[in-house]
Amino acid sequence: MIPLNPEIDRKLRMGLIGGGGAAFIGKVHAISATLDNRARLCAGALSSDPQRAKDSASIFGIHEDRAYENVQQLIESELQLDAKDRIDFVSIATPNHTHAEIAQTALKAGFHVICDKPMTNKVEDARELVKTVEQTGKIFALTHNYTGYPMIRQAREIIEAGEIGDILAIRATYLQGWLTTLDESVTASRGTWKSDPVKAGSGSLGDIGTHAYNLLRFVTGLNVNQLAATTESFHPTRRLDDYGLIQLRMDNGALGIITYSQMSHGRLNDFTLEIDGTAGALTWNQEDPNRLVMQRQGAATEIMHRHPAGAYMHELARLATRIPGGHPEGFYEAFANIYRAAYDDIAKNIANGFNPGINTLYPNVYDGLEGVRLIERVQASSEGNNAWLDF
Ligand code: SOE
Repeated sequence: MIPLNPEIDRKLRMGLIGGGGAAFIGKVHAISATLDNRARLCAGALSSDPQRAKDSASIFGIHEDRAYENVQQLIESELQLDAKDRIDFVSIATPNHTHAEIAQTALKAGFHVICDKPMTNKVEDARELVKTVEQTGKIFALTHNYTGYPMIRQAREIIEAGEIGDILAIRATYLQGWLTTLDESVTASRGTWKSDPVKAGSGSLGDIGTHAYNLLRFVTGLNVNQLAATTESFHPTRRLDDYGLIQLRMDNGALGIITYSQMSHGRLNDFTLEIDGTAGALTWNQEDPNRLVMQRQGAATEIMHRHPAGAYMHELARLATRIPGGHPEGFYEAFANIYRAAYDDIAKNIANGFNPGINTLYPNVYDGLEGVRLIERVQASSEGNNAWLDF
């Protein structure tokens, strides 16, 4: 049984910002945030359109009194409530260009923040956010949700334990196909704003390339020293990148490559991470997330299933599961694992001012800055004809 925020012995109170439009991710936040019964969605500023913000509240079960027309109103009104009713944190599921300002306002008003990726559109804004998190001492989590999968955590533990030796090479391949068309009936659930350079900041690079980068750092524990990248916009009328190749030289000398695409026909959310070490190799795929494959020279291929009772399961992986092996867990549960780890820290912070520092199980503001720096460096390298740049 998962304890209910033992340090504070109550549910956390959530405010959702965004989510009222056609994009699916706001609903994913609402469902994942409450999956373990450790939080309640109490308030929302659900759209930049004030009427839609109010009208969407019933879908999320938010009382009309706490369905606000905009973020400012949400913050001001919640601050006026009794502390025992007021929200503890906000989740930001709005277009990229609005993240920085909303997160700044919420943190300075005393709320913890859970934010969708990429964290900001500009590196300066990401650095400012790091400062504000440090100054306010509030918890900040970024929903790079793929780090929440149990078998990803298993891969991380296997590498940490030295079971595949030193890492030599990393291949992260993230392929989708929905941008082969710009038809809004297809792209609406992903967010039509994603084709607007001002709102999105970058194209598929920020949307999925940053997931690949965050995941490979999380699993290997390595950082990037240098990169060389080429991005393309293959769609005839699209103004932002929809395909890219990013070569990486890691800080231990390993070579990495990220290929990301939203232009590959028929690919849905085909995200594969492969890691070669001196003693073995690992492969994981997001569309078959309950399995992790390990290979060693001359030995039979090992397929590890997500199975909480399996003796081979590392603790970190086991703790990320909810139901017995063979009962598939997926996207919501992994997303909820980011929330669960953030809740552990938020509850401790409320109880005793706990400050998690730079290493957290959930992606934090420092990981967010890394992602925004990746975007900036990749764009610079691509503009410089695939030049190798220090990271
Ligand atoms: C894009 O298609 C998208 O919805 C991303 O925006 C999400 O971050 C990713 O998890 C799934 O794909």
